[in-house]
Amino acid sequence: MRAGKECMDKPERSEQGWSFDRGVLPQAMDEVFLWKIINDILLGRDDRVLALAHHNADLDAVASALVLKYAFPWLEMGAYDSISAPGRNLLEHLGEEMAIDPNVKDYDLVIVLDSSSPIQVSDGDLSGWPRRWVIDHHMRNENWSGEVYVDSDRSACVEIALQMAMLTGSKLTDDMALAGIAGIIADTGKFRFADPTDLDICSFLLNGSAVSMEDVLSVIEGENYFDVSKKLAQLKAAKRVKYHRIKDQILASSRVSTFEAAAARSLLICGADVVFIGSNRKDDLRISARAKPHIIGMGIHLGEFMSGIGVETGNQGGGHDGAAGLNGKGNVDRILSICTKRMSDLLKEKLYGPSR
Ligand SMILES: [Mn+2]
Repeated sequence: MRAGKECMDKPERSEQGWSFDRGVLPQAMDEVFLWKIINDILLGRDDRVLALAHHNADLDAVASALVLKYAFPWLEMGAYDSISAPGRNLLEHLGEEMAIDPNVKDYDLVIVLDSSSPIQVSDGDLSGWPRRWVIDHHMRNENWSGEVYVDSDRSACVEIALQMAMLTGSKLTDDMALAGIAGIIADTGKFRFADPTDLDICSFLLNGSAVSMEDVLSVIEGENYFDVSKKLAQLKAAKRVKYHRIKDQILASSRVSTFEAAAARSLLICGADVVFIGSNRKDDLRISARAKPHIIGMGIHLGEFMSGIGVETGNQGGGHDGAAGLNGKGNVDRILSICTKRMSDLLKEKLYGPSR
């Protein structure tokens, strides 16, 4: 034990909950703004309040909804279109349910989570929606109208949800700690891209709860070996891959019908440096883009890049520097080839200098 540092006794079990007062979470970017949202939720105690996660709700989106629900128990959880397999695992482990495609118009207040554009939580038409707040940690953009709480310094949206719980002095339970760490692990690529603050937050959650990293990882990874559709998606992505070499860098694209993110990861592991994976469901189109850290080091920001592709193709794109996406309509192969062409030009410029 380090001298001079107050050490918390790790509780045997902490279902009773423990207070945020016992630890430190980094201060919220804008407490006044967060209080506006909190007050609205508190005033809605007798109303129907919906915490809405994006389509194919990932661990961070599900975790954000869970933490808000634990802090404000009258809040209901929903996801647009679908919930990812890891997201479903987390919900099942915690015995919680999240409605798929809830009718937003039935609610008095909607808190949109982890979504950088309306098309991630709707068909794009927000008319008839009730009052809403958007809480997000992706790159700030103009996709949402009105006031939006975006803290792009936070690696996971659940970190903002935890800050909201902290501000209200809510009790922190083991379930909340587990959800929080799961969301952070997922959005930092299993800590590969974590910053010291993410680790501080996880350390705080581990210290004050009876949750272990093994508990969290087994919930997140438990299904991997038996998820045949994910394994097939990864193999199909490899089978259908198209790739280009630009100097010593490899740019790859492929198509799957589901598990775009897993497929993209597997192509990065195979050797690609930048990957675009497209998928089509009914009329909807989705592109997942991933890049290795040295690509980001060249000054390429995939979120900005995909946002540009969105503008060019009349869709909505955005995201992080190394992980981004695009949602909308159109021909997948056409949009994949636009992504590949634009990225290829960008890489040439970075590797050979601007063309004259
Ligand atoms: Mn997120």
